[in-house]
Formats: sequence, structure tokens, C-alpha cells
Amino acid sequence: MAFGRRFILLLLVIVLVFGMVLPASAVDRSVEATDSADDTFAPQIMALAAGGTVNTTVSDADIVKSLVGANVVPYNIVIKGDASNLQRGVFTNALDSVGIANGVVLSTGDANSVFTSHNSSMSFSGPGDADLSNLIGGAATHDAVTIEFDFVADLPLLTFRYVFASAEWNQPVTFNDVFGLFINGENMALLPTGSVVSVGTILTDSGLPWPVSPPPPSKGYFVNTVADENFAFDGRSVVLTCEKNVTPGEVVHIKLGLADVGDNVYDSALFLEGNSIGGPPIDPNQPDQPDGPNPQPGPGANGVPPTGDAVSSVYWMVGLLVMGFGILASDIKKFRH
Ligand SMILES: [Ca+2]
Ligand SMILES: [Ca+2]
Repeated sequence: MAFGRRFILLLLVIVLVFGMVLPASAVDRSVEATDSADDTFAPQIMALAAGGTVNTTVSDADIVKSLVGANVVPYNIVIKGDASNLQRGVFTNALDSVGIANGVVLSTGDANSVFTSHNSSMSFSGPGDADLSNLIGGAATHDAVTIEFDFVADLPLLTFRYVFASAEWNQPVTFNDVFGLFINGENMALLPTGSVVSVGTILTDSGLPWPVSPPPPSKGYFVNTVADENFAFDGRSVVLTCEKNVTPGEVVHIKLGLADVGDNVYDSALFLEGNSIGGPPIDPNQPDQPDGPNPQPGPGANGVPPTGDAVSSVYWMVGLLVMGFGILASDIKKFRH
């Protein structure tokens, strides 16, 4: 009878083990399926991208307000571009096309056309910008659009996320349209390699066509958007990040701008994520703020147990198996005697 009860106990252990093994396997498969989907279907998703919407009829103050966080009060706002304010606006619902859902868009053409099928190429016969020209060896710039403002820093770190797009890529002859983001006078819009952000410094996926030097072209930052019928540029950068340490309480001067280079046509655009500067105040009495600027990932996020739980399950499984086989070995030994 004792052997029978222990055998039933062993069966219960085995049922428990399989009950834990199956969810653990499901976790692994879900993760693999997610990765596989990203790799396999990214080009198709790009082809079906839904574009986005742009509004250029907002005021200069609202443009900057869309860019900064809720706690930041910008002042000394100056926006330069065409007289009809077509070169700047706010955009929404653009995650599929540009990798950023909403924010501020700048264009060396008509910002209203960035989510259309035709190649953006519009001349305003507008002036360039000396700071942008300096980024590319003093080359002549045209149709520049710039935003400048001041604010008092409330956080020790400024973070901008942005995407540079251009109709210059995929042309027989390219011009080195350029973007600059100056924080207290220093350009912080740089590729991870240290190069400025321009048509010529971001190599296309085929490694062509721009032979600029210096600075050396950088690979790995180009996204081919030729197949996106709701995007007016043949390519864009990946989502790039600019970070700058500042002292809370100090006045920070921001200047960001974009320009055609060499001539006024085959435009480029810049998409800056909204609420890039500052954010909601951090309450020191509530360190775990799920909706705060630095949410802490909790266990079971998105319905998928974190890896640590799966590892714990394996330890439990092994322990239970060892215990079960120990019981079985003991009973077999007794049964033989
Ligand atoms: Ca151009
Ligand atoms: Ca232009």
C-alpha cells in the first residue's frame, strides 16, 4: 500500500512538472514568434504604411509647445522659413512611416506633402543658414527652416528622438541636405559614429550613392522607404537620439534646423518626437510610477511572464523531478527487498 501511495505521489509530481513545462514552452514560443514576425514582415509593413497627418496652420508657439514637455515653458521663440509657414507643422499618426507617432515636422519643401506619394521637391528660393552650412564645410544652403527658443531646464538630461528623411537619396546626383540641433551653440545631432546628420553621411542600404568625405559615411542608419506610397521621400534614417546633460535651473538655448544644400529642390524633412524636452514631475515619495517618465517594467508586462519567471520554473521543474525520482528509487529498493 505504501508503494501505491508513493506511486500516486510520483504521478502528482509528474503532472505538476508538465503543468509548469507547458507554460514555460509557450513563453519561449511567443518570444520567438515576435522576433520572427519583426524580421520577416518588416518590408511588407513598410509597403502598407499608413503615412500620417500634418497641420501647418498652428502658431509658432504651438509648434514649440508640441515639442517640449508639459513642464517646460519656452520663450524667445523664433521660427524662420517660408512666409506662409509651410515648412513647419505638427504631425500625428506617423509611427509606421517614420517610427515616431507624433511631434514636429520640418521640411525644405511643403510640410503638408510629406505623407503623399510624390517625391517632395519644391523651391521657395529661400535663404540658407550659416550654422547649418558650417556643419558641412561651408557649403551653400537653401530653403532653410529653423526653430529657436530658450527655456529653463527642469531635468538634468535633455533627450530628443528624431528621424531625418530625404528625397535626395536614390537620385542620379545627390546633394548633401543637412540637419542640425544646437544646444547652447553645440550641434548635438550626430550619428553614433560622430558624423553630422545629412544625406551624405548616412549610407543607403546599397552603400550608394554619396561619396562625401570627410566626414566618413556611416552604415546601418538608413531605412529604404521607396515602397511606402504614403511617404514623399525615398529613404529616412532610423530613429536617432540626441542626449545632453544640463543643470536644472539653467537657461538652455535650442536651435534646430534643416536646409537644402547645393540647390533648392529634392527636399528633406525632419521629424522630432513630441514632448521631447522635460516631462511630468517625479514624485520622490512614489518611486514606482507606471505613467511617469521612467516607468519601471513590472512582472508579467504585456501578458508575457519575464524571463526570470521562466528560469524559476525550470529550477522548480528540476527540483520536483529529482524529488520524484528519489521517491521512486527508494520504493523500488524497498520493493526488491
Ligand atoms: Ca535638397
Ligand atoms: Ca526645397
